[in-house]
Parts: sequence; structure tokens; C-alpha cells
Amino acid sequence: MAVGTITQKIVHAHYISGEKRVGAQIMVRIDQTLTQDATGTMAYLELESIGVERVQTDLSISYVDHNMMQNGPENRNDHLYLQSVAAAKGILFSRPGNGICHQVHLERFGVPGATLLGSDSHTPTNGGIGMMAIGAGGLDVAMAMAGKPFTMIYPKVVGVKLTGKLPEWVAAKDVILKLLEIMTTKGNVGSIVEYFGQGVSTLSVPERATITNMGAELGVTTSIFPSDDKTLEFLTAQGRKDGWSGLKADDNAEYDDVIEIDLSSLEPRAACPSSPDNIKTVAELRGAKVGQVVIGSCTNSSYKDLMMVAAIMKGRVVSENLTFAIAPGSRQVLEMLAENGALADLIASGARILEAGCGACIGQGQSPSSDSVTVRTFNRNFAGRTGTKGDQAYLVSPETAAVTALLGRFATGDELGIPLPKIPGVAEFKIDDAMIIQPPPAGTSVEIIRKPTIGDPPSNGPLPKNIDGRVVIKVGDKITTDHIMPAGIHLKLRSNIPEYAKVVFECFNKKEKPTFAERASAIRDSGTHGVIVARESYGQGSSREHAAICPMHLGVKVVLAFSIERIHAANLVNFGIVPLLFVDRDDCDKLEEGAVIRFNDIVSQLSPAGTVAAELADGTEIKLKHTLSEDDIEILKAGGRLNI
Ligand code: MIC
Ligand code: SF4
Repeated sequence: MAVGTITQKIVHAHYISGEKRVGAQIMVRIDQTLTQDATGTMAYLELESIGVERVQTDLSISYVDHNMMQNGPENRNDHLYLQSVAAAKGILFSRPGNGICHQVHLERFGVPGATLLGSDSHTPTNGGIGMMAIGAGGLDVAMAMAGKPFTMIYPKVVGVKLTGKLPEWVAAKDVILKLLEIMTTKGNVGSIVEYFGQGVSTLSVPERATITNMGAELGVTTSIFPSDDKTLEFLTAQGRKDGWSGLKADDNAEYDDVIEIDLSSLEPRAACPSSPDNIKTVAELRGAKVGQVVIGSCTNSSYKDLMMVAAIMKGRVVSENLTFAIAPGSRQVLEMLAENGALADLIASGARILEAGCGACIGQGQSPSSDSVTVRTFNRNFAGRTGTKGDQAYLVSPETAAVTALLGRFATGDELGIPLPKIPGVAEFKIDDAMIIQPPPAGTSVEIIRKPTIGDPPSNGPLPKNIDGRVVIKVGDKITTDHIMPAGIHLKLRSNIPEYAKVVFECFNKKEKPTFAERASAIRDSGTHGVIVARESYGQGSSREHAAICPMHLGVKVVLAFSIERIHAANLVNFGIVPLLFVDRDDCDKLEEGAVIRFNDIVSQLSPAGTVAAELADGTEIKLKHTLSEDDIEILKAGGRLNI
């Protein structure tokens, strides 16, 4: 087992209970929480239904960054609910326009050595300043706001040793793309990635944050960098020097695994359609035609990123064969670009400037044309996430994106024939927290605004004694939460479960047959129970608990798979859906859509480390296993955590 790592230092300093053994469940104290609007409305409805008067954390903040289009009244209704419930419960509120939660949190609130739980899978961004920052479902975040400990797996620590220094035109994004090439998006559940080695000191905080942000795609619990002079420099420039403390692994620290990356040997890379671990070098793609370039997202829209893009674009115009859009990560970034003239350079180059928020990353606008290549600086390129069916989305660094935008085809910096622009470090960021609303003192009466599109918290009955299951759908490997619960134009339905449930598994619906929602509802209404069958890495990606809540609403009781990703598995338990794993993978072949699978007396069959037997239509029995703890089983029996 690892010793003397940063991970263990933070875990042990926040430890509450459980066995300190890799793979065992432990409980830790959470210092800070964050939510964003797309998961936040549910989280706060849940917080209200738990009956919490005021949050118990050192700091809780509610950001609005995802649902920004205000196409119909739903989004603004959500914002008003979020602002008022924040005031009522003692939570800070970052107004729409202030920027993407992870970027703003890094700038204004992250604290080295502290714990942060966020209802968004890219919460690990703040690992860039040495925080243990973990993504979770909204209900887990609501519990943390209520002062309850967070249950996590005592982590396996994967040490990533960085040596050397990035060559010109190679960026932090290329480091995480390289790591995704090595570790892939599968099989890393329960690990924390910790960076060490001489190469660490060559990376600035925003660069480190790019790496920890996209570490989410590895499926690990989180990623973390030391807190060192570079961290102090960043916090000083953010006027937050007092929040700094040094944090590093012991000199003789041991890791459970070590991966070495020589930064000097890296070259520009791209994640190809439609998985962040489908990696090629840009040199391999060189010359291929591109129809769109978009720069932004919580991965790559820091001040440094956009200054670099502006410097590359300055005095040049984007290729006439494509469109080029930029969404800054925060209001701080946008204001600074506006003040120093870089924004004018970008506009002059033909960039379409979008508001500071998630925007195109979550499929809100900028969908590419059919059969075209879109090149983005984001962290996810799951099929259809852009809003275009059959999309071909590639993920690259801002440097590669800018050069590609100028040349209209995949290209690396050397093709431009200019040296890499030098972007000086920032001694003082523009500090203006005017868009962050502090809550009024405890005891102040606040009216919570609930417009008609704000629904009720989700509800479910206890787990039935016998599950008379019917397979509603059978899917393959690496099914993401974007497959299960599409975002994009449907994001505005996040506060309205019955409406949102209509688009569960929309990407698999076929014109000639009933939709998933129709099939699941028919099963539910006939008194039997829906079952989802999947293969490897089910529920990758987002923390959106709607991927559990909406199937629950449609009567799904069991998910059967080869493996289920961490956040999604926790969300299933929280909403009373039993996550089970095949003991014998061949049994998966016996279960096609419509198949019958009965679990007799599942309530007594569920026990920690036990197996569960199920009976198929022809009377044969199959065995399923699980990783449920005693608490998880109690939650499942009750029909979800809210019932407890
Ligand atoms: C995403 O990047 O997929 C999201 C949208 O930020 C999600 C959260 C959500 O679905 O609201 C995430 O990463 O958790
Ligand atoms: Fe927003 Fe995209 Fe980051 Fe998710 S990954 S928080 S949608 S910018």
C-alpha cells in the first residue's frame, strides 16, 4: 500500500471511519461543496427534503454555468430557485455570467490540502492547487452540505512521475491525452492519480488544472498535484496568499503504481471520435479537413490558454472553410482579455465570442454540420454530445486548435512558421467578486422562489420483495451518462423529472418501435420491473444523477453489467436501483431485450460481499455479484437514500 503520498495526507487528515485498506469504504469530512445549475436544482430540492436549515461546511457555493441559453422560461426559473435557496441555506451564489464552476472555484475559493465535493464530474480540476476535489451525485453533495461525511473507496494511489519540460507547441492537454492513452477510460475505479517529479515545477497552476480536470475521463476518484511555489504564485496573484500552505509527498513516498511521463518527449495529440482515450498524434491527422474549431470548457479556457490563442491569431484571420468560436472560462478571464486588448485581437481574427460558461461543451449551441470534423479544446467527445448525430469531435490543446483554425485543417504549430508566443505570468489577476452573492446572516427570512417548472424532489417506493424483471434495453461497452440522459437542448428539463424521463436512452430509440421511456413505462404499468443490461464501464462520464433518477421514475429496478463506473454506481444506489455485476460474462448473452429475469426475495438475498441468484424464463439460474456495503443495502431496501 502507498505511504507518505499527498493523497494519504489529505485522506488521513479528513478521515472519520472505516478500514484504511485499498478498496475498503471509508468516510471522510468534506470542507467545501460546489454545485452547478444542471445538477444543482435536484441537489437543493434534495437538501430541502432532508430538512437542513443551514449548510454545515466551511464553504458551499452554487454556480450557474451550464443552462445559459434561456430558450424558454425553464433556465431562468432554475436560476431564480437556485439563488433564493442559496440565500436561505447559507450558500454563496455565483451568478450567470461569472463563469464555469471549476475555473471560478480555482481562481477564488480552492484551498490546498482541503476537501471539495462537487456535483459535477470535473470537480477534480481543483486538484491543480493541491485540493482533494471529488465529483459526486447531487444527493451525496446535499448530504455533505448537511454536514454528513462522504463515503469513498480508500484509494489506490497511482503516482505519475513527470520529468523534463514541455517542448514548444506541446501543452498540458497533451500530457493528459498521453495519460489517457496509457490508462484509458476503463478499469481505474477507486484510484487517485498523484503527480510528482521534477517536471511538476515546470507547470503553472492553470496547466496543472487542465490535467486534473481531464483526469475525470480516466474514471479515477480524483487527481492531485503538490502545492508548491507555483501554487503560492497563483494564489498570490489571486489575492489569496493567506490560503496557501505547502503540500508534497514525503521524499521516500511509495505509490501503488508508478507511470513515468517525460514531458520533453511529448508531441501534440488529439482524442479522436468518440472517446477521450482514442488518441492519435496531430501529426498522424495532419492535413485532414476541419469544419469547426471551438475553444473553451473547464479544461482549457484559462487566462493563459486564451492569451496564447489570441497571440497566435493576432493579425491573422481564420480559414474561410470553418467557423471558430471561443467561450472564456470565467468573467475574470474575459475582463482581463478585454482590458489588455487580446479580446479585440480574437474578434478581429473572426472568432465568435460566446459567454463565459459551458456552452458548446454541453451541447448548448455550436453543433457542427453533418459529416464534418469539429476540433475542440474540451474534455469529452462522446457520440452526439455536440448535438449532431454522427458527430466527429476531436479534442486538442488550445495551441493546436488555434493553428488548425487558421489553416482549416489539422496542423501543428511548426507549420505556421512562427515561434510559440511567450505569455508572461500574471502577477495580479483582476479581482472582482461582485457577481458572487454572499448569503444573508442565519435567521434572515428568505422566500424560496419556485416557478411552475421547478418540480418535486424525486420519490420512490421501497424495493419490492420479488423483482419480476423484464430487460428494457441491452447496450454495449462504455455507455456514458450522455447516452443515458442526453444534455444539450434537453438540459432545461433538469428540474422536471417526468418530462426529462421521456428522453432516457434517446440515442438508441428507433422510429419504428416504442421509445425506451414507452417500453419501460409499459413494463412498470403492468406491475413488472424494468432491467437495464450493459457490458463494461456502464455510466462513464458525468455525475448527473438524472441518469439514475429518470430510469427510476420509469420503474427500472436493476442494472446488470460487467462493470459500473463509480459516480453512477453511487447514484443508482442513492435512488434505489440495484447495481449488479455478472459473475459469468457469458450469461449476458442469455439476456436480450424483452427477456424475463426474476430475483426472488431480493431483499434477503442482498448481503455485503454476497452473490445474488436470478432465474431466467426457462428456469435456469444465473449468479450476479456486487460491491454494496451494508449501508448501501439499507438504502436500496428503503428505495433510495431520501427515504432514509
Ligand atoms: C458534463 O461535463 O457532462 C457535465 C454536464 O458537466 C456533467 C454534469 C451534468 O450532467 O450536469 C458532469 O460532468 O458531471
Ligand atoms: Fe461544463 Fe463542459 Fe466542464 Fe462539464 S465539462 S463542467 S459541461 S465546461
